[in-house]
Amino acid sequence: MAACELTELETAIEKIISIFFTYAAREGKKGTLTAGEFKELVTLQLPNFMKDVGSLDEKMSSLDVNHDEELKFSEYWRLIGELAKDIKREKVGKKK
Ligand SMILES: [Ca+2]
Repeated sequence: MAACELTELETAIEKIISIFFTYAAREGKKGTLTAGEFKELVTLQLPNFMKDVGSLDEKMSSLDVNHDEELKFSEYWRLIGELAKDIKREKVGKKK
């Protein structure tokens, strides 16, 4: 890509990706989140959006669709999608 400035949405998408890889690189395989990395990411990066989530171990297993105890990017992406849906529901739901 050329040096054109990214839009807000493009920057947001890049951020979601770079945060995944920053945490994924801390231990184990570089391209996946271990349980420890997942907890760190949630605690440091999603403290408000995930404060009511309860057990992070359960959350992790529900996201880990191929049950290898690590989260691939696509599994992390599902979490982002779920959070986005919840936030949207809260915003739209208030109109009811
Ligand atoms: Ca997995």
